[in-house]
This record gives sequence, structure tokens and C-alpha cells, in this order.
Amino acid sequence: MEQSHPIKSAVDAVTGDGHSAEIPGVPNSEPPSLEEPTQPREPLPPKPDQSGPGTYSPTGQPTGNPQDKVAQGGAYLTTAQGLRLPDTDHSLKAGPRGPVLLQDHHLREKVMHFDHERIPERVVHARGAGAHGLFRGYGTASNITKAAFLAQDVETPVFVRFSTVIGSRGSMDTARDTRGFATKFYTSEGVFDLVGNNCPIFFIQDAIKFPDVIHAAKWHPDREIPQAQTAHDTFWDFVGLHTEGTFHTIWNMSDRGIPRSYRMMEGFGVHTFRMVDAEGATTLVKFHWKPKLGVHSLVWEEAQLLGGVDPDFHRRDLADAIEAGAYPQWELGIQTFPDTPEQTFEGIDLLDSTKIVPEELAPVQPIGLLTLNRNPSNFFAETEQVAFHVGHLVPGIDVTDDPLLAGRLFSYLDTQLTRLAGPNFPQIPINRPHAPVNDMLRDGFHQAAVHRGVAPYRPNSLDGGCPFTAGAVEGGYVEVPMEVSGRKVREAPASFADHFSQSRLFWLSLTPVEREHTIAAYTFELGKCYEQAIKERYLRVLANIDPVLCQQVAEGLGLPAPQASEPLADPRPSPALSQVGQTWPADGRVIGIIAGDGDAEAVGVVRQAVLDAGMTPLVIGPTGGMLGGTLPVQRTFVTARSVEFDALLVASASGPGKDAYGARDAKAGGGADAPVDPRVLLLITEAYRHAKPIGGWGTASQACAQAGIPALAPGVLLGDDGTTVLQETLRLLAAHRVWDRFPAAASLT
Ligand code: HDE
Repeated sequence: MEQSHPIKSAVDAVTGDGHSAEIPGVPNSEPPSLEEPTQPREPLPPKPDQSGPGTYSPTGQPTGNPQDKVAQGGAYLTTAQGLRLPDTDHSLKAGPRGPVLLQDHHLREKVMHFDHERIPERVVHARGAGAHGLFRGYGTASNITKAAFLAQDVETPVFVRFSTVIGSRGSMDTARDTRGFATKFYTSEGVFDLVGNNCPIFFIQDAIKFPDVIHAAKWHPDREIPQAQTAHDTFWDFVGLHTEGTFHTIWNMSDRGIPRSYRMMEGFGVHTFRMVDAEGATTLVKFHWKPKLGVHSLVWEEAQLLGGVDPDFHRRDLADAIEAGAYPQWELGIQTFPDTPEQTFEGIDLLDSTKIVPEELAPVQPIGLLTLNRNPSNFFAETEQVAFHVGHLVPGIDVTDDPLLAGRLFSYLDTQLTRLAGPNFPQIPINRPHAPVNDMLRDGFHQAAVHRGVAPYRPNSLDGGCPFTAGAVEGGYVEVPMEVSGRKVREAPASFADHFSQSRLFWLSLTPVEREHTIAAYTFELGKCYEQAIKERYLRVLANIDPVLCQQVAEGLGLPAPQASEPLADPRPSPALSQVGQTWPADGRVIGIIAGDGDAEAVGVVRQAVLDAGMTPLVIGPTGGMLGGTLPVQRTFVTARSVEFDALLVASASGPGKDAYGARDAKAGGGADAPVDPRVLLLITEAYRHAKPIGGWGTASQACAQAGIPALAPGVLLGDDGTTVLQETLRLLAAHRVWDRFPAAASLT
């Protein structure tokens, strides 16, 4: 197959409203005919960016069996027993109008299986999206850890699952929520799972409160509403009464709570872990994932609109980017701290998961690179059945006594026993280690391994004495021998009582526009509460973060602002906590181009330039089909909404036919005042309000004027030709948004 630009080939494969018309490089992928197929043919293999996980046997051996990848074979429909079937549309009956016969095995098997297709969703993190990839160690951590996968240039296959926490499996992607960022490393020494979030702290300090915080954050039990959001009484009741959650809450109320894309989020291991070198020396570490594309967010109105317009926005964004060859990348980094008996750093308790160590105090040192480059072949088999666990460790990485981590070490194994129906879930293909498995665990539901030998115990004198145990020298996992002593108590250490100083540190580190968004988010969420006492109590919490924050939220709620009950801390701001003020690569961004029939030629050139810049152009036309008979339309005025695009280009009517706005006919000489299609005006107005770069050429200025956009507004680029305007637009995208526009844009409705 001829080599082409990866993004281009994927975009070319999309017609109409995003339905794939061709799958490049895959046999049997001719466009579907209108007629029912008459020739038997083999099932489709995975697409080039997909590949099944099941190339390892339940005992970790490579199988080399292609059937493990596709699960289905042969051209004819069969039962689960491989029996070919002549009909799957009619039950076996005593005559065409007679009763259905119980002997119809195919009917019973088909309905029985369907009845059991669903498994319980995860109790938290139910909605997610996954991808395969590769991790390459830099070797920079090898001075403090013996973990083999972190050694220089060692490549390890990985599977990553991103998720929202609160909503059900079918909930919207863009809810204001924490995001899960769980990574399974299939290392040569066994599976290592880094089960993190896109937030460096957590709501609670002790796992015993986890059921409580989740009961409070999820829907109300009487009506099971609201879905996938914290804007309701029980959540604010909980965080008002358990003020250790203040930092996590302000993090979620800031723009961090609504990421633009999974590809543009940081990830954090949250707890402090312990690294161990070959001599047994230990170092405390915190894990960070740093996205190559930078950290970017939606604005709240976009997030809300997307909940209806495209509830799968993040899932789609991840899969499309990988399919297009715009592989997302993150650097894994660590902050390191001496492993002292106090387990504190610069006065910060390293066992308190509601605290960060600012990056300015302990810089994040890169130790490896993650690249996501393959989509799952089957969502259920991989993304749904993957089972992460913080206790899946490898030699060189150990846990600490963080009480939140201790509870997690129990919970993940426990929950999977029910969710995946039995104890053999490590044998599900996506969970299989790539290292050899010799475990003496036997039988149980869904046992897929055919174990040999007669003596699954050790030592034994029948099966050659195997399996043998391994000490540290043979690669065995030996826990760090830590001293443990103390009275048995149900108490937290005194340092856990500081609930506000780091929320204030976070607030002071935000830029004015980020603060404005945070105030708006608190005002929205508390405004959705019914109980006055809950709002008033939370204002007292805000007073302990910052008087301006408290005052402005109180104003929005129409309530008096209380005074702080504790002295305000005076922390040094941490610029690393702000998302504004830098520039980043804008690979894989989506550029909408509004165009009419008369624009085909000029837009074709601009579209190509967008592709060449590594981004995805989507042409928006008045109707589906081809613009000017040559340029495919991917979105129409009916199907497009501004929230899908990172920047908007408005073409001019340069040739014969209706112009981009669906109003004027350039050939017929329609006047500049002719009304522009209201759907186009909505696209432009929203893009403007959401501070997205807008470019236009020629007559586009009239559309902008009718949309009420002030002349010379920041980030609105009107020029004579598309190519120049595009260059400027792409330059603006490097800062993600036109930040200057927010105060001005507030007046536009
Ligand atoms: Fe989890 N968490 N968690 N969590 N968590 C689960 O495990 C739990 C916590 C995180 O994509 C569950 O398999 C407890 C912190 C992610 O499959 C469950 C506590 C962090 C995922 C569970 C926490 C996380 C989960 C539900 C408090 C960030 C999704 C389904 C002590 C460091 C993994 C499952 C995936 C999922 C328990 C707190 C991350 C119930 C008890 C802190 C990314 O076992």
C-alpha cells in the first residue's frame, strides 16, 4: 500500500458524519454494497491500529496462535460448539404458525448468551476508554530502583485505561470529575500496575472513608439522579463535613476537572511509593505522567454542550487520534525524597494523600516514555475486562504505609472477584502477564489453563520438586524489611489535620482567568444544592482558602460571606499548577472549516495545509456530499457544533455557487447584508465565546460581524487568503485558547 500521511489517510476514510467508508490496509474492506452479501467470507481481521491482547497463554507463554487474536474463524455461522447453522432468524416451530419447540438448542443458546452479556460495571470508574502502547525506560531511575522495565531502552508493552469516577458506564465523558489514568505494564518480571488519577491528591486520607465519599458523590439513592456529577447536596454535604477533601475539590472545580482530552491530562500515582535498588537502598517517590501535548481543558459550557452533542467526546478523541497516527505520548517522571523515619519532605507528610509536594521543591525527573499506538479490537474483552491492582508490583518498587493505599491494596482484588465472576480473572487475555506464570493456584470458575502435574504444593517430591522459590538474586519479590511498631489505635497523625494550606497554595498558583473559572464552578455546583445549610457550611470552607474566592461565590449564591475560622497560610505559589502561559505542540487538534460550494478550490488548499501540520481538518458544508463536486463534506450545518473543533476557519465565497454561510450566491451578487444562516452564526458565536481561534478570509468578515464579534477582537484573524490566516490560527493554538478573550467574551450571548 502506498505510504500516506497518517492523519490524512484516516481523515480520507471519514465521510459524511464520521462513518468509516474504508479501512486502509485491511482485506475485505471494500465499501459495503447496498445488496445483502451472497458469498461466504472470513470474519474481518483487526484494523491496522488494533490488535488483540491474547497472544499469551494463561501461563504466560506466547501462543503464536492467530485464533487468540481474532476469536472467530471460518466463513459460516455456527453455534458455540462449532456446528454450522442453516438459519438464525426463525425459531424451530411445529408449523409456521405453531408453538416454538423447547428442543431448539440454537434459540436457547443464543438467548441465554444474550441474557448474560452484561457484567456488573465498576463500582467507581465505570466509564472508560483504553489503548495499547509501549513504554521505553530512559534508565534514569536505575540508580534508585532495580525494576527491569525502567532500565535504559527496555521496551515494555502496556495497556492504559482512562476513566471518569462517578458516572455509570453510559454516562457522558465530559462530566466535571476526576479522571482515572491506570497503566498496566506487561514487564519481563511480571505485571506492574500504576493505578493513578489525573489529580495528585485524593478526597480522603484513610480508605475506610472510601465507601462514604463515593456514596455521597454518586447519585441520590432514592431516584438515582443526578448522573455523573457532583453538583448535588450529598457531595457538598460530605466535603463540607470532611474538610480533608478541600484540595481535591478545588482541583476539580478548577479547569482540571474538565480536560480537553485524555491525551492532554497529567497522571499521578498520588501515594508515595518506595523504590529499592539492587543493594536494598530505598528512596521514596511520587509518580507523575506528563503529556507531550501539555495540559488543557474544556470550558464549562463546552463540557455541558458536549454531554448532549457528543457524550463520547473523549473516547472518540483518543481512538481517532491513534487511528490517525497522532500517537499520544507521556513522559513518566518521579519526584524523589530521602526515605527518612519521619517520611516527610520540607514539612510535608508523604503519607498524607491529600498533600502534594510542589514541583518547585522536588522537580519531576523523567524516567521513561509512554506511547499509545494501538486501539483495542474489542471494547468488552479489553477495556471492560482489564483488571488493575495497586498491589501488582515488581522488584524495585514497594508500597508505603499511606493508610489510603493500604485499603486499596485490599479493594481491587476484592472487587474484581465479583465483577469478573471468579478468581481466575488474571487469565483473561488482557490481564495475562507476559512473564511465565507458575502459581499453584488451581480450578475455580472460568479456569482456562490445563495444568499438568499432580502436586500443586511445595515442596513436593512428585513433580520434580517444582516450582522453586526465588530470592532477590533470582528476581524474586522481597518486601523491604521495614520496622513496624506502635499502639493499636483508630487515629490519624497530627499532620493530617491541616486541610486548607495546600488548597490555598493551589488557588494562589492559578492565573486570573483560571480563578474566574473556579469561582464559576463553585457557584454552579453549590447553586444546584437545595439545602441552604450545605451552601452556608461550604462557604465557611472557602473562607479558609481565600477571602476573594469566598466573597465571589457567596455573591453568586446570594449569601453573606463568612470569615475564615483558621489563620490563612502564606504559601509560595507553584507555577507548575497553572495550565496557562506556555505553548505546546498542537498535534491532532481538530480544525473546522465552514465552506460553501464556491469555496472548494481554496478550501482544498487550506485543508491540505492543516493535514500537513499534523491536525485534522473537518469541512463543514450546508449539506452532505461533495463541495464543488471535489471536496468531501464531513460535517453539515445540521450535524456540526462548535464544541467539536479547537479552531474555526470561515471560508470566503470565492467562486460560483452558494457561499459558506448558505445565504448569498456570489455569482448572483448577493449583498453583504444578506442574512447568514443562523447555524453558522451559532458556530462562530460559540467558538468566540469559548475563546477559540477564529480565522476567515474575504467575505468571512461579514459573517463575523453578523455574529456580533467586535472588529479586532483578540484571536479573530481576518485576512485576504486562507493560507496566511491558517498559519496565524495554528500559531494561536499552541497556547490552546485565546485567553485574553474571556472578560470581553462574557458580554456575548
Ligand atoms: Fe480506586 N478503585 N480506590 N483510586 N481506582 C477502583 O477497582 C479504591 C483511589 C483508581 O480503569 C475499583 O477495579 C479505594 C485513588 C482508578 O479499571 C475499586 C480507594 C486512586 C480506577 C477501587 C480508591 C484510584 C480505580 C473499582 C480509597 C488514584 C479504575 C473497580 C482508598 C491514585 C481502574 C476496580 C480501571 C478503581 C477502590 C482511591 C484510582 C473499588 C478503596 C487514590 C484509575 O477497587
